[in-house]
Amino acid sequence: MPRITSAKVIVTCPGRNFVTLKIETDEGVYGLGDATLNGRELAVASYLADHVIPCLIGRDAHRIEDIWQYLYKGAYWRRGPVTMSAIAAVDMALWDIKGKIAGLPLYQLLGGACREGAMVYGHANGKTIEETIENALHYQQLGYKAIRLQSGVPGLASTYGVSKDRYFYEPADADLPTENLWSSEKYLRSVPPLFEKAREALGWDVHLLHDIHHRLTPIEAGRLGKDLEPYRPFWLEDATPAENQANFRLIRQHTTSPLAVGEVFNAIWDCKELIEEQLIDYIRATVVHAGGITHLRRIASFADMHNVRTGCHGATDLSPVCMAAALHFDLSVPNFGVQEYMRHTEETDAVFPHHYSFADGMMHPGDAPGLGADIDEELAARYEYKRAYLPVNRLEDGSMWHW
Ligand code: CS2
Ligand code: MG
Repeated sequence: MPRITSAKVIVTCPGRNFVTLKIETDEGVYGLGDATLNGRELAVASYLADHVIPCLIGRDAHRIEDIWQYLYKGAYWRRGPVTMSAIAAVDMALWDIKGKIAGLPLYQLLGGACREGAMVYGHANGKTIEETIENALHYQQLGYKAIRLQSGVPGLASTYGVSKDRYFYEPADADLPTENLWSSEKYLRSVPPLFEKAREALGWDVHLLHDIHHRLTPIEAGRLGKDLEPYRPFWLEDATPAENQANFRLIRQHTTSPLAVGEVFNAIWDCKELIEEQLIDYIRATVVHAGGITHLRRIASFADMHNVRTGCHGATDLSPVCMAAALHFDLSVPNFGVQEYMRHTEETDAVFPHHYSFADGMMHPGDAPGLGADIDEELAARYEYKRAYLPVNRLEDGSMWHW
């Protein structure tokens, strides 16, 4: 059996910071895991290097579940984004090793393909409704079957999801947090016309998504959901902060617009009531932030019992290693919904060569053994870590709000 002989954490910044775990074995096979936590990258790098790696050396790399349980139960201080991203990186790397030794792409080890490809959604955005729709038409021409719409809000200098260069969205934009201003009232007025005009321009054969990004109260989210029902949104994401899972009961009472939540979740406990009470329609938890393939499969199986489908987060701050792992997961789960796909820059793709590909609105992980993603360590070393924070949000009266 393949013994773990060493492991290292590679921090690189090809335009944005990524943290990657590389586990080596005595059979000369290595595995990779994404451990990137946007804005808190070094916390996970240290958790791995200083606290996890010493416990891995000498272990049987095939014992994925046992190592997962060891790192989860053995931590004492359970859960949280740092701990679960570290566990996720180990889990991804061990699945990568198992696939490479078996000579099989990961999805074949997870039960084989349930579908030919994973439907992905692109990110149309713009400062105005017109700009956003023009961008959405471009995504439609590229073959996307699902498109997220994020538009500027009249009266606000900035808002979530509207990027400077339209195609590569990177919210971690400064050495100290940028302060944004927010008004839910101005925002609530701006979304229905966006969807009305989008349906006029794009028609009904394309799924339209929107990310509220945690910024409404439950009753405001209920109102927006109701306002958008005539335009059939595929989902409204992060309608309200989900620490209090009961918030979603209130939204559910007022609208049939489908709800998605979970990109910030790191364990099944974060979404237990949301799923078993069917308060949501899609669970957004990811391989990198929710404990890896092993834990995400548990969440997906639990969700399947309650008519909830998967909709993994896939922003640029999840590395191509995570994207590859997500696509193997997407291909193999029965209750797949959609996969977010925010393309990485060419710089990032050069550091992380991979086998996944896009065609006709869908993505496939490829058939290389394991994850089918790698890291060019020499190139990675040329990009020094550069501290970068996600912005913060304040209401117009100056009080802190959700970003
Ligand atoms: C967003 C992300 O892609 C999404 O749905 O919520 O862009 C999120 O803001 C970033 O991943 C945070 O790092
Ligand atoms: Mg989101």
